[in-house]
Parts: sequence; C-alpha cells; structure tokens
Amino acid sequence: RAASVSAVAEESSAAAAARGRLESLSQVAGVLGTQWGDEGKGKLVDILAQRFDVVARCQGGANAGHTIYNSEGKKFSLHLVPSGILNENTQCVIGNGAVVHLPGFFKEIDGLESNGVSCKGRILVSDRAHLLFDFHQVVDGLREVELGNSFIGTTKRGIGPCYSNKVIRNGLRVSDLRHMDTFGAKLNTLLKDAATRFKGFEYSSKTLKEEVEKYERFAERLGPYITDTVHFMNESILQKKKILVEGGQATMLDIDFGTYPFVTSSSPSAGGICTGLGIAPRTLGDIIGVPLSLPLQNLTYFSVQVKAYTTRVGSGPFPTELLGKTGDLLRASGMEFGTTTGRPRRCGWLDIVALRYCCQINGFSSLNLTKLDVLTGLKEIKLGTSYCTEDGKAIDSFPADLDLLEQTKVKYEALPGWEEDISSVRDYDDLPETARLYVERIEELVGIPVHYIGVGPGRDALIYK
Ligand code: 2SA
Ligand code: GDP
Ligand code: MG
Repeated sequence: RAASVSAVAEESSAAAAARGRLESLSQVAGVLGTQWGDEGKGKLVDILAQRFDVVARCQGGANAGHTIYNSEGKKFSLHLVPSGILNENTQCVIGNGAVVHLPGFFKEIDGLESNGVSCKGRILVSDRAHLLFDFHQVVDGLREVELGNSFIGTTKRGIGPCYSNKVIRNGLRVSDLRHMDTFGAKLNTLLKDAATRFKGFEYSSKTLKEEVEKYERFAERLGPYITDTVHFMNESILQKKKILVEGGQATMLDIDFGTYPFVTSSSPSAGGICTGLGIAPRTLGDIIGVPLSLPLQNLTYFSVQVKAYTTRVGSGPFPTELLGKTGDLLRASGMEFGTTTGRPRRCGWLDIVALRYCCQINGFSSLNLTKLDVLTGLKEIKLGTSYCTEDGKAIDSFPADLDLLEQTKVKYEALPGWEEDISSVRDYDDLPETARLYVERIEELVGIPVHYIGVGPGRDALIYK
C-alpha cells in the first residue's frame, strides 16, 4: 500500500510539474513546424488553446491542413480557421499575412457550426489580408501543368498566384470588400492578366459579373468578421491577453529559407509572425535576445514541432527520404496522407542537419516531438546527423544549392528500436529505455530540450517531459 501511495504522490508531482510548465507559458507563444509540414501542429495548438485568449494564424491559407480530435474523438480538419476554434473561450485571428479564399472559409465555418462548434463572434479576419479567388486556384493548376516534370506539387489552392498579386501590388484585400463600386474593375484587371498569360484561362464579362455578385453577398456575410487585427493584436498584448500563434506549413517550406523553389509562398518561420500579425519583434524577445521592457514582462515561448521522423508532400529534395519498405511502413502506420489533398506523403528518417538549421533561424526554446508511437516495432531507428558531398567532403550548413542538396550523402547514426506499444504511456519514465534514448539523443544533437512527446493523435496522447 505504501508503494502505491508513493506512486500516486510521484504521479501528482509529475502532473504538477507539467501543469507548472503550462502555466508559465509566456504571453506570446508560437507553435511552428520545423520540417516540411504536418508535424502535428494542430493537435498541440488545440491542447494549448485552453491556456490562451487568442489563437492567430499569420501566414498561408487553406493549403494548410491541421487535424484535431476533440475529447469525444471526433475528427476535425481545419484549413484556414485557427485550431483554437474548438476551445470555446478562445478568439481566433486570421492575420494580415494570410490569404483568404472566402468560399472555402464559409464552407469551413458551416462545417464547424454543423458539428456544434460556434464560430459567431469568435473569428476576426484582418482587413489587410489578401483575397484569394477561384481564378487563383485555376492559375495554380495551369502553372503546375506548364512546369511539366519540374512541377512544385502545390496543393492547388491558389496560394502562389495570390501571393504573386500581393507582391506585384495589384491584389485585392479584405478591405476592398468595403468598396464594391471599384471591386469589379480591380478584379477585371487580374482576370485579364491571367487570360493574357495562360492559354487555357478563359473568362467572359458574364463570369466577372457573376463573381462580383457573389462577392457582394460575401461582403455582407463577412462584415462582422472584418477587423483591424493589427490594432486588436497590439491592444490584446497591452491588456496582457495570452496569444498563441499557429504556424502553417514549416520552415523547410519557407519562401526564403526552404528548399526553393519547392516551397510555399509565405514565411512559416518566426519572422512571419511579426510581418503577418503586425506585432513588434520585441514581443518575441526570447527569440532575438533583446531585454524586454514593460508592458511585456513575459518572454516569448516557442514550441517547435518535430515529427519523430520526416515527411514531405510534393516535389523537391529530401535527403533522408526512405524509398523502400521502411518508408512505406512509416506512411501506413503514421497515416501519412495530405490533410488537404489526400496525397501520400514521402517519408524518411529524422534529419538533424535540417532541424539544426531550423533552430538557428527560429531560435526555439523547446521541442514537441510528435508521432513517436509510429516508430514502434522498428528494429533500428536512424538519425541523419551530417551531410557530405559525393566525394566525402563535409557540408557544414544546410545548402541553398538544390543540385548540391540532390547529391548530398547523409551520414546516419543507428539507434535500437522498441517493441512495446507506447500509445497509452503518459509518464516519460514509463517509456521503454530505447525510446528515451532516442528522445535524449535528439535533444543532445540539437541542443534544445524536448518538452512534449506525442504518442497518438488524440488530445490526451501527450507526454509532458
Ligand atoms: P502551396 O500549395 O503553393 O503552398 O504548395 C507549395 C509547397 O508547399 C507544400 N505544402 C504543404 N506541405 C505539407 N502540408 C501542407 N498542408 C496539407 C496537409 C497538404 C496536403 O496538411 O497535409 O493535404 O497535401 C502543405 N501546404 C503546402 C506543398 O506540398 C508544396 O510542396
Ligand atoms: P499539422 O499540419 O502540423 O497540423 O499536421 P497534420 O494534421 O496535417 O498531420 C499530422 C497527423 O498526425 C494528423 O493526422 C494528426 O492527427 C496525427 N498526429 C498528431 N500527433 C500525433 C502523434 O503523436 N501520434 C500519432 N500517431 N498521430 C499524431
Ligand atoms: Mg498539415
């Protein structure tokens, strides 16, 4: 009996430590992907949302696919709506850095509402965010066809074409919905440009008229959501509200730092938070190492999502890719299929070189190692620890040059696997020794502590380390 009492005492002290860590999460926190996306960001955001007043998206659009299972095990696939929506006390922000496809947005809201999730008054859409039209999706598809064998493997959600219009400075923003008198003429310019550029793209004055009429209806429906979110975010910071930033995609898909051109068109790394929400870098003091001044007493806390192995969907280099049986096994047991498009994801070993590069760029303070359960049953698990050229010359940093990256040889370290089912483990010490060895070797190689470990898709399948 004494032993069981002490076990209870031990358990509650571990639980208290985990609770303490959660309580001490800073005022502005972020969950960002470190690989090529789909690390399980949605799950952690949903769990952490209980501790935050605001959950904000700062980049990307409905190319993202964030899967969450609620407490009853019901599955939700979110695309543009932030993953905080399942927590009824959280306000959700779609920031200026995001791109908004209104037909998809309303469909997503209708789906949530019909599943009992109330969205009314809980989602704020930036008046500075760009509008993504159906024609952007058509152009996305046409561009992919035009690229032939060099296609990017986009989600065909119109992301690149919409951001192109933003950067070339003729895009339409959410605030343009307040000026329907000039909306049609601006949209006409975009459609005309697309028709000039792409042979297969056709449109008529009837198409334009129908589109404008549709947007007149959308403008009315979106009215209550439209917000100056820059003002809202900064006021929220002054009011000491807790803010969680939810990244879409990941650093290796970043327009600047990813495996260009096989990347998305936004900045899913830490820099995208400031530009995509209009909050000052000093709110991210922990990352850039600047001493904080009032009223921001809390350091920013960044949780970095790392899948215990690596996946990538779409084309582009993937140094630790497994093309044989082990890759197929990971795909099957990890159910690695695109949340937005259903495409099979490419699978490979954890790439420490890419992970270190990501940590340099983002300055993460902890790791969330997800899907450790998927590795169960493998006799041996490998970690890609360094890169070298074909003739054995060491490559010191993650190469920008795709040709070099394609030829890169990866040096691996092999660790023993485990057989035990770990999906119901909740205490770190209850993991098999070899699983702990794997986690601790990653911490050692990357130099950042692992604070969370995912052992299943459900809300409760998380170990607080
Ligand atoms: P895009 O559509 O222009 O952003 O595509 C450019 C590249 O970015 C990749 N990308 C993604 N990679 C992983 N997951 C994403 N979201 C979905 C998911 C993907 C899906 O959660 O599974 O369902 O296929 C995502 N979004 C963009 C894309 O594959 C291209 O490599
Ligand atoms: P995101 O884009 O980073 O939010 O990730 P996705 O939702 O696209 O893909 C992650 C998938 O893994 C989803 O189906 C999740 O339900 C699932 N998942 C998340 N964490 C875990 C975990 O620790 N173990 C297992 N087996 N599945 C997980
Ligand atoms: Mg995803």
